[in-house]
Amino acid sequence: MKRVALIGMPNTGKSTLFNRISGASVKVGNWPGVTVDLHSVKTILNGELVELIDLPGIYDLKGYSEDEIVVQDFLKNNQIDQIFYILNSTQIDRQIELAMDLKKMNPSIKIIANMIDEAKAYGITFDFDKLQALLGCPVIPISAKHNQGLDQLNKKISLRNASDPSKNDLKRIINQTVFFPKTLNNKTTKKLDAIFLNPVFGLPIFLFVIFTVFQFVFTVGQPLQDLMASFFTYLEQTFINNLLLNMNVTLKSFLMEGLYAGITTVAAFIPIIILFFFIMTIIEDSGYFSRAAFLMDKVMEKMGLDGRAFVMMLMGFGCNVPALMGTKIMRTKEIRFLTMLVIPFSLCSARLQVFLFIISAFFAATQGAIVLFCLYLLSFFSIFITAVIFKNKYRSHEPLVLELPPYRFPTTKQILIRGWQEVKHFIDRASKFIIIGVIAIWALTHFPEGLEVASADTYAGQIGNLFEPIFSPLGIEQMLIIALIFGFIAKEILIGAFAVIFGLEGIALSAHLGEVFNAGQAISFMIFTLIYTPCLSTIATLKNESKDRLLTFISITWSLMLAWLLSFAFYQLYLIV
Ligand SMILES: Nc1nc2c(ncn2[C@@H]2O[C@H](COP(=O)(O)OP(=O)(O)OP(=O)(O)O)[C@@H](O)[C@H]2O)c(=O)[nH]1
Ligand SMILES: [Mg+2]
Repeated sequence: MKRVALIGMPNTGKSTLFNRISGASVKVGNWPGVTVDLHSVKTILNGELVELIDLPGIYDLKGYSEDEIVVQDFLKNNQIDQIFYILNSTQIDRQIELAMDLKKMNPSIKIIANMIDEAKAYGITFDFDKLQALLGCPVIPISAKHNQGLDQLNKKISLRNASDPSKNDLKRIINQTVFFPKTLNNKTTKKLDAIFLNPVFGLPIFLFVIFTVFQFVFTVGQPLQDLMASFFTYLEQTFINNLLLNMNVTLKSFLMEGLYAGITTVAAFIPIIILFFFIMTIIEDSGYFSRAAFLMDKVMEKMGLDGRAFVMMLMGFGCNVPALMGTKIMRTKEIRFLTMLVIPFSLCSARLQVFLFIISAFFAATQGAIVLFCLYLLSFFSIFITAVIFKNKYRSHEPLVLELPPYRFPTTKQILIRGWQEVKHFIDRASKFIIIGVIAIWALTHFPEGLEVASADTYAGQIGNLFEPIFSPLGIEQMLIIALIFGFIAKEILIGAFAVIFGLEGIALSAHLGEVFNAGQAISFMIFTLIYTPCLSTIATLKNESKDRLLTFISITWSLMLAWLLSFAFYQLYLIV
């Protein structure tokens, strides 16, 4: 089978084109370094079955960050029948040289001038016939995002045999064939940058943006979640209960108070997940991440990190796992490790679910949004002190070169695909972790038989007792300790665990929580949940990516310690006040 590789500089639209050609849905985003590993797929191109490969972006052939090494290894060890060299047409003058370097290695190269829509809008014009004749390889203008020119990719293009232009000639070729206007017509980006990168207002605006996003998720998502929860309760009362009328009591308890309550309480979060990732997609594709990196670079530097680390942290708001993988773009091991150490403190969407659930049980809407915002601030704070404490252990000096892409807006299709991907991911996790967790917790709270459910003598109660001395100064009681232990596997289990422990679901469950715990205990529990290890997948990824046991060990123990200390400080203060 022929092998076609998509190669190019970062953020040029390789993954967008990959998805277009193959129907795959690898992640796309408007900052350099979204793809950090290779993705391959079999697809039909030009009537032939080929293996198509999407690769991380590279600036040249000698880069030494891990994602660039992925590309170098790939080029070295694989027979490639066709290179699609993707470039950003608006930067053709800067990106063409790498194409010629690749052409020397492998003459079967097509240059794909992507983002031709943007080039047109900027007022740049091209003489592509002349350009491809002079370069000696096909040059095909396309817009991967807007599906323009892609049929040309499939057509064979006859070539005049030109010799390889030397580097000095290259400039002349571009001058003869690409015509830049005196000033690029990119006013929108300039205007927006004047606001978002403002030295005084930039940071407050950034905080405001985050606040608005989560306020939005909160006020729109909460009612949707309640609606789902009511639907599941309705289903149970009108339909399922009748079905199970004559069933054995223990089995029925297992099915309804265990599985059904656990799973539906977690499943009620699907609308929020979709909503959250719709917004994440828009922000990721807007180019705002790079601006945030630029704004925060100075602050991050004081912490031994840089603006790129900040982008990874923001990515961690979605899920810590891809954020950890994203650290491959960092050029020194030290800064990469330090970044890996702080990422697990990013308040990910799984923790967001737990917080939304608890907050709705204890606080009114406006108050709730503020509590949530404070948890995000605490997430930053934990990152901050972790970095400050460990920056001498993982010290590095590497200047940051940041490229600010133009502002963009994702297509509806991109948004929908991302939303769907996340729901799939959620269901995948749910079917693996949550069901197992829920079953285990049901068993622990219902046995030995004959005891009151979730009482002190059940297995869960006994385990809780064992850890009680550690958790009682935090205001975290017996049964919640069990929930926390399982939350180590995945945070979604926490909510399922509440449902099983109290034998309630949905709105009845949050009402009950509001009665048995006070607000101080609830917040202390959330602080602990925020800071202790996010989930098993995160730990596994951290270990695989770093290949460093010490770092993994530090990450787990330090986060447990910090979680305890901050919950303790908060709860004791709460008791005093
Ligand atoms: N205007 C415009 N934007 C595009 C086009 N193709 C891709 N984009 C946008 O460019 C950004 C980068 O796209 P990706 O496909 O993630 O780029 P990549 O080359 O895979 O980036 P890395 O994986 O980081 O190297 C996204 O915001 C895309 O929506 C295009 O033809 N026109
Ligand atoms: Mg990519």
